[in-house]
Amino acid sequence: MAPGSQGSQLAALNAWVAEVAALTRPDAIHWCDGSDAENAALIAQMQADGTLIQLNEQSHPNSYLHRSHPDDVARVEHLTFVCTAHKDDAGPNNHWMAPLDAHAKMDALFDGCMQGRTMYVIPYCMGPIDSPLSRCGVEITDSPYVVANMRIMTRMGAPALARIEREGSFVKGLHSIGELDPERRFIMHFPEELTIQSFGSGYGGNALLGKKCHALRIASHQARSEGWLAEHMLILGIENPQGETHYVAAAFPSACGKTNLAMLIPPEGYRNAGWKVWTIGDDICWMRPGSDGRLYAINPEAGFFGVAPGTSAKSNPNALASIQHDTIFTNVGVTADNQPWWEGLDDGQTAVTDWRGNPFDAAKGPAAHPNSRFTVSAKQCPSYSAKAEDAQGVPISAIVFGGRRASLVPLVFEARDWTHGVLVGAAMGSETTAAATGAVGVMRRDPMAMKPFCGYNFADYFSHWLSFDHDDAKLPKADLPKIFHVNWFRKGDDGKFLWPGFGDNLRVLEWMIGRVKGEAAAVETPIGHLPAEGDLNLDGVTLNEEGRAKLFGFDHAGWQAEFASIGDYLDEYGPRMPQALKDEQQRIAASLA
Ligand code: OXD
Ligand code: MN
Repeated sequence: MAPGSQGSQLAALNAWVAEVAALTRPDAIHWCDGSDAENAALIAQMQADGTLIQLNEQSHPNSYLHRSHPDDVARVEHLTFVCTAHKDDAGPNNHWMAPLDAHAKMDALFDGCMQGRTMYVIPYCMGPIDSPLSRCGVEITDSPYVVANMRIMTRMGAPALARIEREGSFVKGLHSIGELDPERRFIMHFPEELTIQSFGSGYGGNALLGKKCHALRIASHQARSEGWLAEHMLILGIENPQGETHYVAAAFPSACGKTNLAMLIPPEGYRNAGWKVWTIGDDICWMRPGSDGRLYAINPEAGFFGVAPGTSAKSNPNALASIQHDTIFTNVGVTADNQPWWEGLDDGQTAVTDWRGNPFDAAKGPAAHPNSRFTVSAKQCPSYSAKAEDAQGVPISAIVFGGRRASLVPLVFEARDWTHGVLVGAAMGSETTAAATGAVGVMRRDPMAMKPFCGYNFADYFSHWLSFDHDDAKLPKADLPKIFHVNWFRKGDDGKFLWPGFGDNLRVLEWMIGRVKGEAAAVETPIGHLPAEGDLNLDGVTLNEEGRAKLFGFDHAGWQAEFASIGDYLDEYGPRMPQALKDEQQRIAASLA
């Protein structure tokens, strides 16, 4: 039943729901309250119609497998649009369509699309329900699978509806799986109307509208006008043996190890000495300056939508422990005794059925789709921090940018100051992964890992980032985090990774915190401050000569070419690109010359 009465703050919501129902013509309308009973009924219904398959009840209680349409397994960047009144406001980094044209196209697709289906109305809150940094939305969908995932990924149901009633404002998201036809699939964003419309896909990033569509594309646009940042970043806390915790936010492109870093287990020596790592979030970070001038961050999500392949007791024991129960698996394989399975699980078993439901034959392809996922509540993660529920957020000491770079880029370097750090983020490059459709392994610029997610012109986005370093007497003096760049993916001549990664990445984080505290040493180079090999604790790590040279070295000629290419990239944005960023690029290019 629709809540609220005429004239209440919910009138706008009720009017919108009625308008959508008139367009899509569902058989029934269900307002989601987020209760256990509601979830149980939906799960039972999806089991009955084959949308969900129950997994082994002994090994994985309350866990289910969903097999998506084989043409609907990843985000579709070429079908994702930002529809601002002026094309330049969306920028060269987005596909653009005029709002009137986009609305006409979407209205035609949504016309009658829910006949024979139930329309679910999902009120949700991104972020702790009582946090001033949080924002609410309502997703209307005809997919019960979306409802079950949104229940895990957001604070969904009655408390969110109460907050919407109090605040009277929310992001409107309309979603239908349509016919799951790639020819009739569009993900449209109308940031000026706080509206999202998604048709023709049931896949996570295209269909769980709270995640990429709201918490990144719409929120980044909102954040710009309200003075905060919505970023594609994990957040973790590093507690040293003295009991002092520093929080770090890190941006890596999709499927580049954000979940693994967020849930890092310290190497044995560090564990014995008393180091601990706490998980706040693995994908999205909303940050705003606090009254003390520091940046405070929340994770707007309540769950993890993690990439399954490669997740193992060695690579990410915390993730593996989290997904032993009450988890939805999408597009993984299954073993003979009905347990979820994927490449890299390394548990001595193998799948008998692949992600499409066919008998598994390794010669024909992997058991699990490379972008197969688990959806699980963050509360199930052993390293989940109590601070993740803190309404004020956590103060950020360091921001880290990084990508997959087989060559050139050393293990870690520190930006000289905020402006240089913004350039380091803007110049980020990475090889593409299976998280989006298209070729895998192609190097592209992915500024701040936001290429697929920034809801406005990157040139304006960089200006917004630069504006945080201000000297404005009316505002608290900015006490900004230090900015670093890392590359866990540097390869040797034999094509193998040179850095062990995973838990050993804590060694790099320790150096960063040392820099923040003014305690760790570094060598100055034109691209920033690099640790000398001896500045990192490498006790227990064996590197060969090539590894030491490439991880800690600085390739002058290579960086000269890289800076020329960065200059060309910034020029693609024309006169809107902030001069301060171009000056910074030219200053470094000149010092490399
Ligand atoms: C994700 C992505 O799902 O970045 O987090 O694709
Ligand atoms: Mn992501």
